[in-house]
Amino acid sequence: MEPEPIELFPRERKQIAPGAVHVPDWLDAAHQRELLRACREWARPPAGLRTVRTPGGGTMTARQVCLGWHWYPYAYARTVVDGDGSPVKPFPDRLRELGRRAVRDALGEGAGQERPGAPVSPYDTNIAEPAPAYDIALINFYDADARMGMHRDSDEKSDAPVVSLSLGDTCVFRFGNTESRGRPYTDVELRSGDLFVFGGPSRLAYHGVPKVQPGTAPPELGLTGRLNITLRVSGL
Ligand SMILES: O=C(O)CCC(=O)C(=O)O
Repeated sequence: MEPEPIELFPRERKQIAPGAVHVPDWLDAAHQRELLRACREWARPPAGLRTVRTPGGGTMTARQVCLGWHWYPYAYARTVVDGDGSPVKPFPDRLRELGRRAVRDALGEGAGQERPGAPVSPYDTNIAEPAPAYDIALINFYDADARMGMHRDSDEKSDAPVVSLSLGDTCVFRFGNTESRGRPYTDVELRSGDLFVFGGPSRLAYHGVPKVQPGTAPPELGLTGRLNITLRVSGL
């Protein structure tokens, strides 16, 4: 077996903007393999991997499958209204738990639990809502030429942080500001197993994937291309 490449310097977790944190290597190799296996199951029809068409007549280059709620431009439904019409696949408990752990590890205990407008009391420890109940997964598959334009995740009614996991090829993830698709933005290299969480003041920041670097997936994962698993709370 080839030895694992050793980083000259370990990649550090980094706050990219207030409420937006990159945690390198959050998923170990076994968890990546397990998630990939599950994604392959979820991608099967009915309600499987599909090409997303935009209202202007274009198509997204990243193909997608949804769990829990079906996202289509620009709303949610319980069936694949822009595809085979099947009911969306259920949202698995293990992804709900993964979402909670991701937020806790990236943003700290209690993050994403505040009741909007609730008074902050040093005495009442029950003031926080329960941890965010993730109920949407969008799984995006990128081949070598796929990309995703700058957009905001704004079709949800909840302001709980968005959790993003990467498997396979490395990509350039562009994380911008809440005002426009343009600068200022930060380009972050997301590799297989990396976690990116954005909430709070960054929850509605524009973001996108301008580039995937083909052939950079860990060989032992057995994936050609890139998978992104985005977890959100619908509030619906
Ligand atoms: O692939 C990614 O890392 C980003 C995905 C994304 O922005 C989305 O699904 O809204």
